[in-house]
Parts: sequence; C-alpha cells; structure tokens
Amino acid sequence: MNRGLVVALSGGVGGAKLALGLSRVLPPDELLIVANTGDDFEHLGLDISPDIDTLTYVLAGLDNIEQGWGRRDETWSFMATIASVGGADWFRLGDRDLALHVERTRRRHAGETLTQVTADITRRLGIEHRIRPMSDDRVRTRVLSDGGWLDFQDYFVRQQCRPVVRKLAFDGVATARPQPELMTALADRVRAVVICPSNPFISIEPILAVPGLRAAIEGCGAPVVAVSPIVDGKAVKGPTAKMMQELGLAVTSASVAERYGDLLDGYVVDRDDARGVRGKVHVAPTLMTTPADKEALARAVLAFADQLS
Ligand code: FO1
Repeated sequence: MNRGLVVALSGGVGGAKLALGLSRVLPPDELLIVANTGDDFEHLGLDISPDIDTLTYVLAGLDNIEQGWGRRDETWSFMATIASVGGADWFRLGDRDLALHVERTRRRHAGETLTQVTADITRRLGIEHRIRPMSDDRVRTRVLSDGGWLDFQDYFVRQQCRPVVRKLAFDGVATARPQPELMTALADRVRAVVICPSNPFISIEPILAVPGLRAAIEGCGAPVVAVSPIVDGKAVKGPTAKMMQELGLAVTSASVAERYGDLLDGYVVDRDDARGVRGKVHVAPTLMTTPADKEALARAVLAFADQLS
C-alpha cells in the first residue's frame, strides 16, 4: 500500500462523512483534515465554527444524525430561556453544544489560536486524527443577494437559503495565512489530496482561496481527487443545487468538476453521474448512509488516487 499523508478538504455534513470514512481506514499520522472556516461567526458573544464542530462531533461519534449539525442527546433549556428574555433564537445552540462554544471562546480570548483550541478539544473528545482550520485568521463568507450582502449564517440559517445567490465573497481571505501544519505537510510526502463531497462554493472554495493554499496543493506532486457532491443529478443535502442554478450552472457532477478546473487529477462520481465529465473518472457509490459505505468510499478514493500517482 502507498504510504504518506492524505490531506482531506472538508466542509460540514457531506464532507464529514467521507472524513469519517478516511479516519477509519487511515492511521492518525496519515490523515490531515482541513476544515472550512468561512462559515464561522460570532453569535451571542460566542465564537462558532460550524464545520469544525460538525467534523468534531462526527469523528467523536457525538453527531446528531437527523439534524445534520450539533450534538446528539441534546437538550434546549438555554434556547428556551434566551427566547423568553427576548434574545436571538434563530441560530440554535443546544445546551451540550453551548459548552463547546463557551470554552472555545474563552480560550480564544485568552490568546489561543483556533488550531490550538481545536486540537485540544478534539483530543479530549477522543479523536486521534488531526482536524485543522484552513487558517487561524478570520475569514467570513458573505452572500450577495438581490437585497445586498448577507453574512453567511444570516443567509443559511436565518433566511434558510431563500435569497437568490448572485455572488459569494470571502471577507478577510486576501490577508489570511494558511494553517501552518498544512503548508508543512504539503511540502512533505503527500499521498493524495482529497476534496470531500462538500458544497464547492461555500465549503471548498473558501479553503482554496486562502493565499498560497491552492498553489501548494497543485505543487505537492500528489494526485488531487474530488468526490462529487451530486448524486443522480441532485445535491445530497443542503443548498448546493439551488446555488448552482442561481449561479447559472447546470446541476451536474460535470459542472462541479469544471469549477475545480485544472486542480483535479481525478474525480469520483456516482453511477449515473459520469456523463460529460472530462479527465480521469472513477465510478463508485457516493451516497454514504452506513459506516460501511463511508469506509468503502474512502478505500475507493484512496485506491483511485494511488492508481493516478
Ligand atoms: N444549522 C441550522 O440550520 N440551524 C441552526 O440553528 C444551526 C445551529 C448551529 C449551531 C452550531 C453549529 O456548529 C452549527 C449550527 N448549524 C445550524 C449548522 C450550520 O451553521 C450550517 O450547516 C453550516 O454552516 C453549513 O455547513
């Protein structure tokens, strides 16, 4: 078997499923999971990092599967109470989840980086694999709609993705520095870079927009393989399909691949989605329902990447 580090780029729920599969087939020193932080925001005085949270809960086995975000076995006393005193309740922080945000915020205010806080909390929750933010600097995804610019969580959660997306911007990205371990890793022996089946516009493109990161991925010499977030011409979850239509793109695996362009060496698509995809394609079941599905897809992606190298 080909050894070396696998770098996986991920957003929230879809990406986290493959990240979990990869963590089950690779030892901790052979996987580095890079999380999008463009969705991060400050809410009720707390630092919230949704994609890091989702990856953390999924890899720790604490995720709320039905909801797609947050913790399982959650209670909502805090939300009910804050609503009763007139506080914002559109972004729901469960009691258990709240503890993580309070602790993250305290440590960030005490001077720890997002990398340090994430590394420590994930370790305490029993995760041996590395989950790292794309950058320790502040990057905020914003959405241009017909009424003007919206903060990402305002668009995504408060307005339930209803506004039509005209354009996306990643505020702060021009001066953001890539997470240092990631750059060191990419300069060393990399087996593959895996782009998880996350929304390309709001989950993967913010990562690739961090100055130096895309070039480091292109220059690392390892195959870059993406898994399509489209299955059977539909997005598995979330607003990917709606966003693609609004941005004038066909809702196909092919148009996601075109969006990534030259970055990709290979592309993994589901059975009926290979049509129109140029370049090296591997067909595999990409709908991950069971733990076995996640591991099988992880193995298929790695085997395909090894063939390409
Ligand atoms: N998503 C929702 O749709 N509604 C919520 O109330 C909500 C709360 C929330 C709290 C903490 C957290 O880490 C994530 C949360 N999310 C919620 C998920 C979320 O913000 C999005 O799914 C991602 O940003 C998109 O990847």
